[in-house]
Amino acid sequence: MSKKILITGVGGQDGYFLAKLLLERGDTVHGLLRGGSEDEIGSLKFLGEAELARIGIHRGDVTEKWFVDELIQRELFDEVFHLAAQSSVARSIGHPRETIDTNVLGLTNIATSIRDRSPKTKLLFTGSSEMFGDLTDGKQSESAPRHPQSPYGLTKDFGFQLINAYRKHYGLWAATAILFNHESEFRGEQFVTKKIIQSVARISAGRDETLSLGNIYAERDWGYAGDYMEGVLDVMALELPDDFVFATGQLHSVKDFVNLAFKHAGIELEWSGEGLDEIARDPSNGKVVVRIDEQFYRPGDIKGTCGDYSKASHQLGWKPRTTLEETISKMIQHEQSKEL
Ligand code: F7E
Repeated sequence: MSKKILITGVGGQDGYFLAKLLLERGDTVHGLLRGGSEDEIGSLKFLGEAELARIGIHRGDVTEKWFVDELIQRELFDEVFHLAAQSSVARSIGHPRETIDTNVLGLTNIATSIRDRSPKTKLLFTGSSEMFGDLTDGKQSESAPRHPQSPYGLTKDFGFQLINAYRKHYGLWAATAILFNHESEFRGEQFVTKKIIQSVARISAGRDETLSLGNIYAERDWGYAGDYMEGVLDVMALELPDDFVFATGQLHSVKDFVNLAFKHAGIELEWSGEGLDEIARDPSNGKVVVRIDEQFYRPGDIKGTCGDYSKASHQLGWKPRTTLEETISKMIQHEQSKEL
């Protein structure tokens, strides 16, 4: 049966994939976008015209309780996917207040409106591996110790706990999908993978450019956003709410990602130097194409995160399908099509 769905933060990378999957399933999709003019629709611009026309766009801010109350009460959605967030860890360090407003108040408003005005609505919150902080012992499953290190991570830990409390105390169908890093061609430019890919596309198109990065020895578990949104749909389909980790279980450093991305463009980097003086050259012309810049280092950066998705695998039959090389290939192709 067709469902009436709301995706908050529908203009982001994940909103694109989720909206596409739900439309394919024949659901009635509503999307919430923050303010902006009518033509500001973020990643939704990559949907086909016919698909886009099927999404009911609402404009408003999740931090405004009256707005959220009115929307939830009027539309009585079957399901709400709460994606809206200030999602940059780096930005959260400089702008903690903005991050807390959007992420903490936003989720609280949505969950409370559902509790008070539409309690049959299912609520899925997209959590983050940032709530775990650094890897301590083995891979991080749903029950791993949580030691968030950034304001962003703290807000995601808050969200995880709020969802649990509303589920337990008010009987809401509320679940958290704990997402490890997930990338795609629609990734925002503030994230390291997109920054690297954009630079690789420009350098391989013959532009004179050096990619400046911070800590290239930070390690992440990078998956493909499209795969993770399929998992998120599987969680929402459950009769009883529960929390699930979505990850690949593979750890790569930023430097590995840089090497793979340049290799995909036919450039086998040659590295030399150490610390802030480390550089990488394109051996075909001797040009420095990667250097280190202190301004991109973060206080409290997480050294490494790596997820254990065995619960999702056993209970949902989910597993990541796209390899990191395939993700890189999709991202580079998308960038190159823009370069033409
Ligand atoms: O950084 C290092 C940086 O900004 C990855 C979000 O989706 O995943 C994401 O958060 C790593 C960090 O993502 C640069 O220090 C080096 O160690 O791409 P990122 P993130 O902070 O891991 C989690 C799970 C989320 O939930 C978040 O919403 O790369 N790094 N040099 C750099 N990072 C950036 N952005 N820029 C650099 O120049």
